[in-house]
Amino acid sequence: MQLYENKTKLLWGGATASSQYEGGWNEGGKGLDTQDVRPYIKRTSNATTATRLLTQEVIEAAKNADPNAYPFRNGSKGYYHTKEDIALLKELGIDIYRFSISWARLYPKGDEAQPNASGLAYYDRVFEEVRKNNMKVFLTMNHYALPLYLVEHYGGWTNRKLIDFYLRFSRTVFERWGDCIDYYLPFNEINAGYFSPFNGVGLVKKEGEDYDQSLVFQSLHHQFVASAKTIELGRKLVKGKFGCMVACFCYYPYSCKPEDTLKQVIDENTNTWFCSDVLTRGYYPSYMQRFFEERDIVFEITEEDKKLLRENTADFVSFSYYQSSVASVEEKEKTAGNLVVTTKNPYLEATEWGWQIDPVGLRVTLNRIYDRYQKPVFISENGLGYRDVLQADRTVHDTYRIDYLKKHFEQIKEAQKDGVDILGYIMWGIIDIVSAGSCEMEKRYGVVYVDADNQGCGTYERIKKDSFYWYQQFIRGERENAQ
Ligand code: BGP
Repeated sequence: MQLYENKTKLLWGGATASSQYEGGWNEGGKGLDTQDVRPYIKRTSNATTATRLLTQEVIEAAKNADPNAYPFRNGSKGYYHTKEDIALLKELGIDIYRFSISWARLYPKGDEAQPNASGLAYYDRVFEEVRKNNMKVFLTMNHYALPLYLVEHYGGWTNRKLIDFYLRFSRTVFERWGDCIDYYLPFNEINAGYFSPFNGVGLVKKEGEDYDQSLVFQSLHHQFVASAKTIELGRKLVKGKFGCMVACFCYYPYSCKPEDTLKQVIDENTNTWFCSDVLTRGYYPSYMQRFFEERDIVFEITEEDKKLLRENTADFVSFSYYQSSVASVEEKEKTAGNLVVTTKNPYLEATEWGWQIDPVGLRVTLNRIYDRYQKPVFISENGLGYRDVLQADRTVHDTYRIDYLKKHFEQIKEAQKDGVDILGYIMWGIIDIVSAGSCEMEKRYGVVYVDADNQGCGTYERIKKDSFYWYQQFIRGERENAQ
């Protein structure tokens, strides 16, 4: 019996992000952004906290320091390898390239009336190379990197003025490159602002104090409004599709104890679905009423904001998935994950960074997110961060990454059979880049190795890993099967 026919041909892609990839931190008039002041700190249990929840003291220390102590300033030096890198992606054979635009490269302070000509010229080159190589574009308009000037002179996204500054940036993108872009994502992992306020919404942490949660959610709200206004403007100016994105953590209850499942429902609602509900359904979900009341969280939402959110919802929903998580009302052994710490799952293996590898969790997430929104779904980030080793003969045998990808791709196929309308899969860090959580070049995701270390030392030569040839062959096979 044929209930429906899934006609969507899955797009296979790869992703970078300006602050983690470009480097050229002070080239062509680019302004400092929030990622340029995050230092590399040798990993201990709380290093990621120290390097992503910044205080003003840490920011001040960064202003006159050794640039090599700040890995995002070098990234993978993509700024100097545009032609070569996009030719590598073409050789790999991906359908779609996800990348982001550095706000501080286009508007160095963020509040200028006009964009920076050198920034425009750089992205003209990037879009031209991508177009010439016939790849579709999934554009992340803002991927964590906020001009530092907006943080220090406006208070980051706590200030409603950022909505208009962001809209000015968006208009530049639409008018200059709108014809080259297929999918638009206004904000990367918009729920990150809750877990990582400096990275997500540009909030500076006060030494020894927790963040004021009313300011965090006021900032998130301003980003929701900015996203809606960008979609409203974009639909008048360009033909691409507009989406939203959340980091998905795929919560399982630790046991069949009812309280574990209740915790799973609450954690998944507040940590993941809250933001995608607002941007995809167009209104605040009722469960957040209790969440805000129990924490005395108060912030301003105007009637005009509500109208904007209702009338400018996303065309598709996208998410990042790296690992699954566990909800338990009892104290159990913990492990790290993307953005959050979670309870260790005794059935799963974890990476050196503690992230629990769970291909079935991707299928679970695809079913949950599609069932929730009934809108096309994009996997905008997935991949394996690993300490790859460059052999003496300049090869990298990342069989573990091939195994990770193979198992996750199997689950994507299963999810399609489950009836999930999947637009595409975008592998994170397709070329090695600096990790967002721990500022490490040596936490590698790519199918292309970049010869550089956490201190910015190396040739920055690009070297195809075994997984490059595997992914290339996989994509060819997909194309043949689709004919
Ligand atoms: C997500 C970010 C990406 C990427 C990814 C992997 O939160 O959107 O920028 O960094 O996490 O995390 P990490 O780089 O910390 O390994």
